[in-house]
Amino acid sequence: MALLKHQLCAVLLMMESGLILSASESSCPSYAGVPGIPGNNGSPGRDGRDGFPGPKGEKGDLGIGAQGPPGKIGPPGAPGHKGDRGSPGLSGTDVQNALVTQLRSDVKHLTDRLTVIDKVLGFRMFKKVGQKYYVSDGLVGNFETAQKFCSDAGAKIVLPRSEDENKVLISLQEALESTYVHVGATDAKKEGHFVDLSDQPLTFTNWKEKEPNDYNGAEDCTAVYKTGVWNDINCNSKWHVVCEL
Ligand SMILES: [Ca+2]
Ligand SMILES: [Ca+2]
Repeated sequence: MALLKHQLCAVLLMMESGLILSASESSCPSYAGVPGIPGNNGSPGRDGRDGFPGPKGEKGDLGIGAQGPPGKIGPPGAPGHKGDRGSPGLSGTDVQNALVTQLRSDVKHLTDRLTVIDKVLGFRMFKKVGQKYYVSDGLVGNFETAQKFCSDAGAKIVLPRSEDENKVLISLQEALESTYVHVGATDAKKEGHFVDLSDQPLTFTNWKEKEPNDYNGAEDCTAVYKTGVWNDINCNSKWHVVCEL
């Protein structure tokens, strides 16, 4: 009997049209159907809940604040002590005398400068260095001649007192086409001890290498070579004469 029921139900299931009987409505046992087509993916799920707070961070470095504004000006100090009494003022006559003295001094200075410039203009060549003038007429002679020539002109034999003055002398020598120029330095009084013509120590020298050498024991005067180096020479040798004013 049971076998017959199963066969009947199989027939019923194979029937395609019209009559549909559900397993529940019939007394037939149910059978697995043909697998359907897989469905589409579902919508994304909802966002998850917020996580728990993380652990506390490390303590920050010490901050540096900006400089504050300057404070207010302090209260004024107490007044100072009364000053000493001033010297009595000059009388009208004193003021005039002081003015006259100043004017006389100014006039003398200007007159002296004019006198020098007047002398300078009397020479064929001159060069200015600081407040001095180096002058020459192109004369050639021994030391004695040079000394007299300069003295007669109200001047002295040239003697450079600095590197600058030595350079200016070189430039004048070039203009004179001179090999040597006498300068006012001598060791006539004490061998090897050169002084100026007022017996004062020299403040500047520019001796050539191995000079002064007192060659042949007969060199007590001094001359500057055209390159600017100094040499002790025989006072009787004849070289260009340059004076200073
Ligand atoms: Ca000498
Ligand atoms: Ca020499």
